[in-house]
Amino acid sequence: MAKFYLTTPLYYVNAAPHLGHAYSTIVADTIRRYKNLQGLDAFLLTGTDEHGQKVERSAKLAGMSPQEFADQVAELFRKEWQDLGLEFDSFIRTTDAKHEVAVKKIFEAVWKAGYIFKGSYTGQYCTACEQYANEAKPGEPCPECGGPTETITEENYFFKLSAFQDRLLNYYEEHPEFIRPETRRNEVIAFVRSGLRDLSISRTTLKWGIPLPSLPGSSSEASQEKHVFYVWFDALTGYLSGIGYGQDESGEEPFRRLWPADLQIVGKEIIRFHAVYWPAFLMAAGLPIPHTLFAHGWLLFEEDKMSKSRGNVVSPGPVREVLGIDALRYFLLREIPFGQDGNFSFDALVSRYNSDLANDFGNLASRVLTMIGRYFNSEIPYPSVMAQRSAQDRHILELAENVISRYTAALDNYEFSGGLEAVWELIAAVNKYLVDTEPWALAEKNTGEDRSKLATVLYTSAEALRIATQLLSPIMPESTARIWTQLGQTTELSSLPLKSIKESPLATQEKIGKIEPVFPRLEKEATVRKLVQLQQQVSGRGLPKKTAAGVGAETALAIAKIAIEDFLKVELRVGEVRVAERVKGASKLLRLEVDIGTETRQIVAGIAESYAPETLIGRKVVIVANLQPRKLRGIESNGMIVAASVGKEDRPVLVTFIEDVPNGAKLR
Ligand code: ME8
Repeated sequence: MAKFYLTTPLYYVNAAPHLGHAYSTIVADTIRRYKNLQGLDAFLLTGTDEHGQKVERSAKLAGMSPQEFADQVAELFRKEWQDLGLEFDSFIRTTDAKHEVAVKKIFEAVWKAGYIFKGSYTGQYCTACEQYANEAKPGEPCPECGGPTETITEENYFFKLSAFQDRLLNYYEEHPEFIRPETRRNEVIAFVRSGLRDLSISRTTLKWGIPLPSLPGSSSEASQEKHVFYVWFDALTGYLSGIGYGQDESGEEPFRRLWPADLQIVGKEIIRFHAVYWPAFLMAAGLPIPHTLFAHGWLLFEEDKMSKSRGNVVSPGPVREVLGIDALRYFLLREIPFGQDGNFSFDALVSRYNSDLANDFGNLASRVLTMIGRYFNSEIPYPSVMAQRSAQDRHILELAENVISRYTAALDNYEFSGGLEAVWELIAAVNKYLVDTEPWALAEKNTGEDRSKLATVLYTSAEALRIATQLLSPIMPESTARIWTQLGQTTELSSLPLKSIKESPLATQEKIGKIEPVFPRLEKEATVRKLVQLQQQVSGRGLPKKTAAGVGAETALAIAKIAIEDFLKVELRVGEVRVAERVKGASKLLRLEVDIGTETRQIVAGIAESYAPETLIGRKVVIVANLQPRKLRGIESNGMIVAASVGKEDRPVLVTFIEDVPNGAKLR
């Protein structure tokens, strides 16, 4: 059986998993299921990236050792995937002993091939991105993420990336399927064409990493000089170590069978590491290059990338609890064309659930099954012979055939949204067919002819429902399995190959199962409210607790002692609100203009649920004046209003002064 090896990124353990991570992993799980149904032997690797400064710092804040911290967060990821019903074949942690063996092995291969040299480097380093910000000057922020950079000088081992410029460009040219989608491919090509600098792949400025081995044939003893691997050299190798690279003979078997990867799924912000560094490392080590890298877009929340550092993450837990896993899978795959950015909102999620799942698909299943129960004693009826069927009857089956081809073509090309659209065309057509043919009226008339028409309508609808259910099984495994049972099917849906869709029509006179609603309609406002409430409860509870004192990393961040110089970096000033108005389409946000003496600042604040805009005019407030500007709902916010966070629901209460204070006064 041909294999299909696919991977997700290996997630950093500095943050608990959120919907952005879940998105990549859900897509990967869907592809794994789909490829298995196509008769391939799919193998999915996921895991965690545990070394580097980011993790070292988070652990410190939580008052733990990096290993202890990583152990707990890696477990959060594993548990989240389990709770979401995501199936993977290997979970690699970059702190696993076998991973260290693999990193050393690939490094030695690259070294032997002559692509490693020692040099010194001074530059701005961005800890958030874990990379040098070559374009930034001292004191300047990182051009990628806007975060602070630090000046670092290191004696490092370098990888001769520059030697690979032409080979990479040739490779991209000869393998147009290597980088997808096309926009990312063009970006990468432009980047490589602009020239590649050699890459420092070791660090002496941190301890939390895999030590470099002593280099064969070299006078320098890298390990003694306390070099650890640059986290990306280490992490990318996880795609190999997770399938046995570097193990002894039998341990390395999966690697020999599975490598090169057929598909590597990544977010668009890490395409450069995967499309430039990674193939260059592999070429240098004499290993084959993966077939396709697919860089998907970002899940946005309130129009900003959902990410821990921006503090706008949504956890999968509440959605899972309130709407179920399949609703989340469906929403993400349908709403966002794969490759593009897409907005996530509870409102859109519940709307789609109600319209597509409850009204369209769920309703179709319950209507068809209920009528078979009522009119045919729960047995799939015999349809008329083909010649006696109406054009309407025939149209449904023809459409179903057409949808099968469109759906598979779309999924083969990772166009989940398009594939789902095709299935929904079929679902909508069958719902309309039921309205047009009025089976309930045929049942009432109950003449011989009506009875056979009724049997044909219900058989045709049930057959279309079967096809839709089978097609949707990789997308919504749990709910389609339930509908499958209700259709009276006893074979396990997840084990039925895709080709059986055309080959095995619904057998007549089989008993259907017990009918139960699979997607009950939800009251929108109450559901959204519940989701928001649950999200607020889990926010800040994601990360591990310090064993004894029970302090979470986020709390630790809040209570960790900082030096006075750190505090002095924060510029707090008194301001007076001149203008306050609601932000269209955002129930929580107000747009304020605040006079801080020397200037008037525009600030977007999440206080609309506690303060009516008109009550704020003329009010003194405290603002953080030296925050980097950030856009909320497309409006630039230049600062932050300081408020106490009160009660379970974190109600904001503004800071006030009893005495009069001039605008612009600094707080110390
Ligand atoms: O970059 N929308 O790890 P990471 C969509 N350790 N996808 C998102 C997302 C969002 N808002 N936020 C995160 C790293 N992701 C490295 C990878 S690989 C050898 C090393 C997903 O924890 C997306 O797949 O920052 C993104 O690329 C990945 O999580 C980044 O996870």
